[in-house]
Amino acid sequence: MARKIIPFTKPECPGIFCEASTCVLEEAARDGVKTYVQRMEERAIQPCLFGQGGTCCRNCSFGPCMMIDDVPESIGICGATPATVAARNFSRMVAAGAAAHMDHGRETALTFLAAAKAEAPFEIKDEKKLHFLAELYKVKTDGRGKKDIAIELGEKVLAEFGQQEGVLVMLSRAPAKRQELWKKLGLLPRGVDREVVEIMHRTHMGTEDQDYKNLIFQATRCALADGWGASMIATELQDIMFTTPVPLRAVVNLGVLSEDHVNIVIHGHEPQVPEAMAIVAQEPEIVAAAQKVGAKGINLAGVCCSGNEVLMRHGVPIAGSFVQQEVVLATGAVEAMVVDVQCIMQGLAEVAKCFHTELITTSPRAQITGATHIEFHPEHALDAARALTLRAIARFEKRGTARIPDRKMDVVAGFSHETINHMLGGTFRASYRPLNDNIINGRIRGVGAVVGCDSCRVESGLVHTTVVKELIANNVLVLVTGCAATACGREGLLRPEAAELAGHGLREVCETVGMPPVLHMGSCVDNSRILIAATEIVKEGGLGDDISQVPAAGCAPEWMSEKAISIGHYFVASGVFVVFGRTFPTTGSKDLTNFLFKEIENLYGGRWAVESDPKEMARMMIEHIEKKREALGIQEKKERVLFDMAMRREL
Ligand code: MSK
Repeated sequence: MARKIIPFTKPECPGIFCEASTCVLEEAARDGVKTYVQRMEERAIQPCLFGQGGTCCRNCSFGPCMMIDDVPESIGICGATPATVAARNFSRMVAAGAAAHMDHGRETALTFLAAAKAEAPFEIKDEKKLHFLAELYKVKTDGRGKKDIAIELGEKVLAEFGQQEGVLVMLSRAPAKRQELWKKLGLLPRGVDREVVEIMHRTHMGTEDQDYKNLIFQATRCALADGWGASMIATELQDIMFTTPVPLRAVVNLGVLSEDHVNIVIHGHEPQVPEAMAIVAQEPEIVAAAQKVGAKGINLAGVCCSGNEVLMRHGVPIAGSFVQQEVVLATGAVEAMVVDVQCIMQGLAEVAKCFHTELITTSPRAQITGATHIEFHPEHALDAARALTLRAIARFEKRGTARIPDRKMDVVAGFSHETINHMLGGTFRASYRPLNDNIINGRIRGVGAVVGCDSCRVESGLVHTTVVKELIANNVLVLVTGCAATACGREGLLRPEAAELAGHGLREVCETVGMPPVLHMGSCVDNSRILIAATEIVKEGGLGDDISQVPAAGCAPEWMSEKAISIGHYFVASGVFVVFGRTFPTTGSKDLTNFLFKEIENLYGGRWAVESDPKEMARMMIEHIEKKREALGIQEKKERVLFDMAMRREL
């Protein structure tokens, strides 16, 4: 059947960002494949201004009530003000974003428990971390085997999801001063799920909580239950089961797809399926099955954070970021895309139909019309992974002409906060001391976290990399996660050679240690690694006694998901200045925006901001970092000193 030709008009597609993607999209469009590019063109409308600014209330059937700030009669039929409505909507975004991480954390805890009971084919790989967490959760370890310890730990962690009173254990890892502040302000989360439920109740029509500041306090409790609760639980238990990442080399971008292998792309967030697939892809019987159909073997590649999880631990290449997910299929080279949860576009099903690709959903929580659903349960992880892989192999012979762009880039990934300890402190004296000393002496001005999604509403990838380049040129060490990390990887910023783009001081440190100036710290839930790294800096001493005093700032230049709002808010509540790109969901209310962008700093030590221009975003972060240096009395720039060997050893 002839395919409809859809013209490709590059200038009107702001989401076109990298040469490799442009080239695939152009050709695919000629063949009639519809992706987000055509959908954006066809819709040809801007987002609703009321919705974008947070002042559209559709929480009851009187509305939707759309409000304009400063117009006295512009309030809801129930009398709700723009500030209340925007705070409700913001809180619901936090609740939804946090819920995604919480459900991920719960699933991880269940898998961990199954693995501990030998009911799932995963092991306890990081015993050191198991013992560390056991101590934190007051699980006795003396004279007990790892199985016993892991079972009790898993049960205690799992209980926190339904806990009604008390405080989540992971929060005790924060600096003491921060914990005191949270306690004083009544912000300590009591349980994981409880905080989400309470937001949904408080924001329900007519519930008493109609004070925008009080709503934000509950949103804060919920966001903290995400970052210092569920996300941290997910990261740590995943590390125990699948190993704590250490730096390794890998490759990213569409060119990682192989012409002569069966390409299986894993996409989503939870690492259980990808881990099982990574094991199975090496099995001789599976390789033999692939060879039988004329392939050389199995090529596993990742998209989004499922990809980041196995990139960090196994060096599995990343084919693309969030915006690239349809482009990956549009290469025509993918036999199967196996998805789990979060950031999965429904449009994938339509793109897959244009090729021999099978789109396979694996989570009972996330099915897609038009996709094959093969439910994955950790108990049968390897059997399920084998079945998925064999389905992909069966498609190989049906592959038509593939358009795999010759574009891929080397990256170094796997910078857990433990790695930073060893990398800078050495094997025997693992410590954050060298990092703190380099911040104090000014070689490194501070730390910038650049995290989050990529967006088809901006020149995707370019925004991330512009911010990052500005930061490193100004001697700010950058930590990246999620799709921001993939964007930096495509641009070559995750290689030690990128130190050439850094300012003198940062470059000196990077070249001495052999590390990139931009450190890939993992997936979305791994933003919790950044919280711990910030805490380690505080605990090491010399840079204040709270995260809010550290010369550091964060940003999500291309954010798009509700998870990003939850992440941003737990950083703000931890004392960090956070800038979001392009748009912010409360700008329809001056009162609420003023509270989040200014007043909240007096309470939390951190605050929000929004800025579209990436250079200006970097400038705002650098200005904040310098302000923190000044407050610490370390603002003086040190003379540049040429290092001899003895000094390098000392460094
Ligand atoms: S995948 S949440 S688009 S970072 Fe974690 Fe990327 Fe954002 Fe999804």
